[in-house]
Amino acid sequence: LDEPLQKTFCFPPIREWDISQDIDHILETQGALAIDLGGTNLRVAIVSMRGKIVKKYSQGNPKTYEARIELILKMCAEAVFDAVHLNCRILGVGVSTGGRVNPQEGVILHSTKLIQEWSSIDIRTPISDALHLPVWVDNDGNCAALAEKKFGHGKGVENFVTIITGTGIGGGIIQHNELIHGSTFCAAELGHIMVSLDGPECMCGSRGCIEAYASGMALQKEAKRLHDEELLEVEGMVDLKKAESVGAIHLINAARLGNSKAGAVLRTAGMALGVGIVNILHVVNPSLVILSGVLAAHYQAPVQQVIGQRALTSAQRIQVLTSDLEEPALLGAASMVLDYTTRR
Ligand code: ADP
Ligand code: BMX
Ligand code: MG
Ligand code: CA
Ligand code: ZN
Repeated sequence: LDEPLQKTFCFPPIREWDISQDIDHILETQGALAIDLGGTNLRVAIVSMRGKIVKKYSQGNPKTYEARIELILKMCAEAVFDAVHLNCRILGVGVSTGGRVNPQEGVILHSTKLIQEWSSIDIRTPISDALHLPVWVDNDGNCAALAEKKFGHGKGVENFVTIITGTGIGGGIIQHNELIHGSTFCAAELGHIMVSLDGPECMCGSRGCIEAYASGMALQKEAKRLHDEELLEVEGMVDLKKAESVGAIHLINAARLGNSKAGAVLRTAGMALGVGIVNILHVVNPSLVILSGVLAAHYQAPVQQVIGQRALTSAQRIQVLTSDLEEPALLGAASMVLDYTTRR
């Protein structure tokens, strides 16, 4: 309209749209619910489109199917309620879980003893029925890889692998910018790469797996063993008799303070993980390996050293990085929602 006409009809002046501001607004006010089910913990979070964890809820992962589903739905209901108050529109739910997952069906096919009563489970239906939202599901290691690709060191990297250490060891492989799931959704179960013919028993039923050497649970087992033999405590450590439970962190502290037995356990763990990673390099030849989870920082140097000693020359030019993401599995669960719901 020309100016005199605009004045006559009292039209508001035409505003020039600031598109960047609108996008900013959407990125802040839309998001996903993310769920992560591990060997120890059950976490739920509200995650913004930018990959910011707006609010997080943590509980122990219950031991039975019934209690677990009940708690998941309760935590999700609380998060949805909070999201309304935080003015964040939830576009869907992403589930990251231990076990072999068929993402097309939203079904957990099989789990090791790390998560009991968690085989042949349709996780999509109860969540979508209760919340009336679309639900995506994948294995936790695979989710961690998706998170690195969207928000972390994996951004723009065509071929990379991630290893996430928690109670167990999870893995994810990005090949030509896509996750590998395999023929029966068992690809990238990197925790079960075996590095010895015998070796310690693993929760999967086998032995000598890198999870049985280097996971949080494996280190806790060794820490407890040393503690029982009164070999863990060294001068300068907090009194462990008062500590509720001895864990991986105590082993690391003891080693730092000069406990040679604790040091030896950690060296074996680092060596096993390193050899496992060399095997991965020789199968998929990624350009980058990203370590994440509570123990990642402790493993970076030993892994790099083993690669230097044991990898083929052509696989030596590999970068090993520690993740800078707060919660890769949760963020990856959210990324499934954010990627699919905004796909044109
Ligand atoms: P999950 O996904 O398997 O439920 P998390 O990723 O939350 O578990 O990690 C829990 C594991 O990490 C436990 O085995 C615990 O002993 C170990 N852990 C927790 N905090 C620390 C820490 N600060 N340092 C080392 N290990 C830790
Ligand atoms: C186990 C296995 C993996 C999982 C990994 C890490 C089950 C239930 N879990 O190897 O699928 O990726 O643990 O899990 O079969 P977390 O518990 O350490 O997070
Ligand atoms: Mg986990
Ligand atoms: Ca995996
Ligand atoms: Zn195993």
